[in-house]
Formats: sequence, structure tokens, C-alpha cells
Amino acid sequence: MRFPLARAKQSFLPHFSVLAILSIILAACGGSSPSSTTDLHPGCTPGSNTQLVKLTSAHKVGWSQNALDGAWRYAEEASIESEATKHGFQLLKTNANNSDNQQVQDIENLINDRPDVLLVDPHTEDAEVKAILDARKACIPVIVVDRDVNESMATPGRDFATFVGSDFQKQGALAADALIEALGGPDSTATIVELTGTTGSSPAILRGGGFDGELAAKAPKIKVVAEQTANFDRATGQQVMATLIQQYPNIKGVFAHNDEMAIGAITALKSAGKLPGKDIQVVSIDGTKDAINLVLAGEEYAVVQSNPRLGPLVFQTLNDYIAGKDLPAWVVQPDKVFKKADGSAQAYLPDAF
Ligand code: GYE
Repeated sequence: MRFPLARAKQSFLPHFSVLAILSIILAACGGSSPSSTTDLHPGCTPGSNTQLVKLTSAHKVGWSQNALDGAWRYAEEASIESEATKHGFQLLKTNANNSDNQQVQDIENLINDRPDVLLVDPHTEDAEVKAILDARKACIPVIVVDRDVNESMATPGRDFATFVGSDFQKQGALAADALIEALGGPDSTATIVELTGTTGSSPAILRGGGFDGELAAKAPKIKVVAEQTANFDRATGQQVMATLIQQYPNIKGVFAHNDEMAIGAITALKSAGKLPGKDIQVVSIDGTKDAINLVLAGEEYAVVQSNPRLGPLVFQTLNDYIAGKDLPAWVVQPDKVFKKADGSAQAYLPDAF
């Protein structure tokens, strides 16, 4: 797993004056036709810092969702939809069904629909970057939501307005802390397996990095004997675990990058005659009702939250943007840990999705 660089949390201020003067000169020279994007957004030089797009009257918001394939994504979609309605925006929705090609096409189509703002939840870190840069060139500001893009290819404050989402690296570290505890503490010599999320997606990269780093620092004798993707998917998690438990029958722990894969893995472990929660400790990330019920049943040790209800934070950020406020490079969604032992899983259950 690669260890990501710490995200820059500094604010940014656009170099407004130089670009504003440039666009005035361009306009004076007749450089923009009546239908050009500079006329739609008088403060924007195509290809410039998106912060220069002044949105005094935003109505139409484009929303590029990477998939609608499980409780987490349905909860996120509902949260974005209800906040858009609450704030009086028209939402243009697309669903890329876990396909990078489809999502690039979706974003290009949304750009052609000329929304005032584009919200993008990218399937993977690199594949959607070009389409996001195309939005910048068309003077449409982008807010990246939930999964981040590769910030060495596109920079918040320059190529897109900001990133709104959870601290996936911290989630991975919290998952490691919980699994270390479940396996008996820092001196544990247990072997474990890791079911990773969609390859190339920011939650898979950062959760994996956060987990591995914390394990190496806090319980270096715990050994990850296999790391395999199950695409954040329950059925795939079950299949992958069924094979891994034959190969590694003595493992004592499983870390799954999301609840869906953990639920599938627990089914596979039981079919293989193991007792999850006794023979094998399982930890995952999200906070779905199904996983919390497994925690309460004693079959899963802990669930680290990844709150999908990002709508309030996203639309508050959008309104700040419209008000011309200086945005941070990353608007962080805070998360918790849910366990049976301390009552936190029971207390959270009514809010689980
Ligand atoms: O963990 C998973 C979903 O991007 C944080 O994507 C999200 C992840 C979430 O498929 O369940």
C-alpha cells in the first residue's frame, strides 16, 4: 500500500486581480463571443482558478455519482437529493455503475448541460481527472464529494473548488486499533487478511495505507498474509473470503475496507465452519445497519464510521462558495467507531443506514 502524503489543509486565495484584468482586456479586444463561457461567468477566464467563477445566482447543480450499489451509496444519494431540494437547487443526476468510462462520459454530458456547479464523486482517483479539468475549462466549478481525486493531477482551489469527505486514512488507523485490541493487544502475533476496496479509489488507497501504517507502528508482529480486492461488494467479499480461508485456515482476523465485504466474509467464514467473533475477529468501515447488527450479535468486533450523509456539508460548502467565502482545500466529515463492549453500536443503531 502506498502511503499518501498528508493533505495540504491550507486555505487558498485566488490571484484575482491579474486574471480579472486579463479577462477585461480580452473582452475589450472582442475576444469572447456572446455564447462563450466567459459571458456566462464574467469573472472566469476559461482554464483558470475555479474560485474566479463568481456564482451570484446558482440554480442548476450537476451530480455525477460513481454507482448506486449498496446501502452506503443509497444513503449518500438520498442525502444529496434532499439537501439540493431543501436549498432550492435543480439536481441533474447521473450514475456511472462503477465504470470509469461511463463516469467520464457522464461528466462530459453534464458539462454540456451547463450546470452552475458540478458535484463529482469519482469512482477512482485518476480516471475522472481529465473530465474535471474539462469542467474547469468550461468555467464550471467542481466540488469533489466523498472519494477524492489524485491531488497531484488536480489541485483543490485551482482545478476544483474543494474536496468534501471523510478522513479515510484515519478510518484505516482506527480499524487497525480496533483489530489490535480484538486480537489481544500490541504483542499479538496473529495472522490476518485484508479485503481491499475498489483498486485505485481513494478510500481503498487511504484506508489501506492508514491501516498498514498503524499496524506497523502499534503491533508489528501482526502479519497481513493476504491482501485482495473484493470491490467494496458483498457477494465478491464472500467469494474472496471463501478462497482465502481455505488457503489460510489459521488466520485470526479480517480487515474489510467496507461493511459490505465484511458481511460477505462473515457468511463465508461461517460456511467454512469458523465462528466469527470467537475464532476470527472482523473489523470494517461504513456503519450500515446490517454490519451494526453483526456487531451487536458479537460476530463483528467493531465498525468504523464513514458517514454517507454528506449532503448538509456539501450544500453548506456550496453556499459558502456562492457567498464568495475562502474555502479550505478539504472540508472534513468527522467519523466515529462503533463497538458492542462500550455501548456505542447500540446507541448508533437508530441512525444506521
Ligand atoms: O465505504 C463503500 C462505498 O466511497 C466511502 O464506497 C465510500 C465507499 C464506502 O462503495 O461502501
